[in-house]
Amino acid sequence: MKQFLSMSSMIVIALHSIVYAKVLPIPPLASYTVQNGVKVFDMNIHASTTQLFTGINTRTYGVNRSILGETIRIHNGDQVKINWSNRLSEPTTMHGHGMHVPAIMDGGPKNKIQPNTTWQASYTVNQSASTNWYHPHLMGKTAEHVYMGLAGMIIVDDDNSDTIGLPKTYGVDDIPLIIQDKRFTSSKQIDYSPSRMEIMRGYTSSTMLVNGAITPYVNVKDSWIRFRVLNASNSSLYDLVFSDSRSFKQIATDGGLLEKPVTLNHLLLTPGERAEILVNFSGDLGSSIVLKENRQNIDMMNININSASAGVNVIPSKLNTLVRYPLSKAKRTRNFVLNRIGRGPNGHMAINGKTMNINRIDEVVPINSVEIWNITNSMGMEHNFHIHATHFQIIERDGSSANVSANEKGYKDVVHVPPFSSVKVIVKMEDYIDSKNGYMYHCHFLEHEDDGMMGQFTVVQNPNNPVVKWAPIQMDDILTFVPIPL
Ligand SMILES: [Cu+2]
Repeated sequence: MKQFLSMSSMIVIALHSIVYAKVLPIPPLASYTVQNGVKVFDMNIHASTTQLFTGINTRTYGVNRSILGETIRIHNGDQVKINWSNRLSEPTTMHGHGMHVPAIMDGGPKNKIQPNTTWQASYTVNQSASTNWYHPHLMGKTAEHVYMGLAGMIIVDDDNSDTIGLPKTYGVDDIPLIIQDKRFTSSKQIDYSPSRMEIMRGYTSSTMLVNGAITPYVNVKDSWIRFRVLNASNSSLYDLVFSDSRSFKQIATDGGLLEKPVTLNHLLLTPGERAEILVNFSGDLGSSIVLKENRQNIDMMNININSASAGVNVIPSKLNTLVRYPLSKAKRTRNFVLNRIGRGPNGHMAINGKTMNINRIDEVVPINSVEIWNITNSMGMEHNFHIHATHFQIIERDGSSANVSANEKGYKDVVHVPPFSSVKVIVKMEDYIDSKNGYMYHCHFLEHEDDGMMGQFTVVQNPNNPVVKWAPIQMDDILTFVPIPL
């Protein structure tokens, strides 16, 4: 009996032990040239293959690499020109998610890049240090293109983040974690084939990838390590924990550093959201800790603390100064109800009873006007809400500021809106008047977005507040909008 027990327990151990055979890929920093003071990046969007499973070539999409994309790292105040060249056999777009840029440089559904052409996004970086990302935004195709691998990080630095004493050696103690899940066919090809029910309920999988690798490992120093975490999934909520339930510090939300670190022992991210966290591995030399997804109890990545070289051992207690707008400053409230129109197979995801129409401007927002955007999820399923071009602050959940947790009191561009709940955010559009070209707001569950849960707004001159910090788009920028054949 004793022998039987030990054998069966061995089998159980064997079934549950994951082989962490692949080192965590770190997307390289994209190289650039400086031309007349402008940093010029060449980003090639193309189809390729990646060995996600040993010995099997899986067809994937990537940007300057076979899956995901190189990381664009830029500084507040930089003038940049990003050449997005489409070498796919179909149109796509490339949106800078979290980037505060003019509408025609936003890479939204209208900035279509035809095959074998280049679209240039040129702008002056005009925002605080933050972890942002790029991904396609073509109507009806966003979900598939992201699922095939089109996603990469845009890291913005500023004078504060340069000097504040946070870990910042990219790939060493400042590590990007782009988290996704994917389904595969029996021949291990990416399977994107959602049913109508999965478009509603979410196209999810228990096979998770970190930086385009399944169950990788990463070697780190026995010091504070910064992870820049991005939920780049189509429609999964990830609740991240460490296998020893250790606490860690969240230091940044979507739009930049929090005022001070917030202690957590789990981190919930909905699609499109980012968080920067600091984890203290000092005293852990020689041990391994697993990063897990708690909702599905999936082991995602093994962290080996195996190097004693000097790292950051003291972290700052003050990170940033945030400008806050009190409710009393708000000039108006806009209501956005996330709902569905039509019934059964003819139904579609909608906002305020309307599905996305690229030729319709849904909201006209005066510049420099403080507004409350009140978002209500009228459905019994998960949604979130993303606003382009701006960083907002969450002021109430279900009618109370007490329901807003400490780690979401920073600048945000995606907010989780759980089933049958409401969220009030405070919004101020500060730059880039353009009455013709719109920005998007939408649910960032990509199946919902592609199905129509999206709308469009413009930023216009404010008759009550005519002072504009930023001049309307320069002629130079408009000229570069013309697609260029490769
Ligand atoms: Cu949704």
